[in-house]
Amino acid sequence: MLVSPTGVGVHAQEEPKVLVTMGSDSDLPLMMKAIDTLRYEFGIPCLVQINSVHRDLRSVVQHIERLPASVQVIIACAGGAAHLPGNIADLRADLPVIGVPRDLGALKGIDALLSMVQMPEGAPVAVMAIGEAGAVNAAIHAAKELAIGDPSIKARLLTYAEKRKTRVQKQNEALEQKLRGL
Ligand code: RP5
Repeated sequence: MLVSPTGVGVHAQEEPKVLVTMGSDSDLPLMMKAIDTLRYEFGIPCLVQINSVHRDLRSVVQHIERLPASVQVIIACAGGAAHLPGNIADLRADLPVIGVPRDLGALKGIDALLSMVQMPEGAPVAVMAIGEAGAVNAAIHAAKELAIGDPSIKARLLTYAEKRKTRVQKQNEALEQKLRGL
């Protein structure tokens, strides 16, 4: 499904630059943080797809081998023994893969983090933090990779950074009142 700043599915006009994929639709609430950061902060259209390497490996291979040529970066989320990003890194030697470990189950994402970060030599995955920070950072990292060849994304990254600075300034302005009230 295509998701862009202009809409979803048939209402999305642009070609996808990023694939946002995940092992299950239970990962979607977490990955909406990445999708919304891509489309609203940076104006980047993405293809959103569920790909399960332990439930339907054959269709993962088909999907990943037949991505639109416009896709330049892949963000892949999984929880548990998270093979998805590493398998995609092997299937697509030509595209960077960013992994988002989901905080899930008994090990709360440590399992997914280690599965992604300990990829053997030759199939690299750029692994983000576990959970929501990781999902947002995956979108920012993807934008930085695209910005190498796209000045408009570079400009939006700088605007995003300015918004973060403004937040600190506002917190400092509110500090005196807060301290007086303690
Ligand atoms: C992984 O298994 C998915 O990425 C998800 O994080 C986890 C659990 O999936 P469901 O059982 O919720 O479908 O493949």
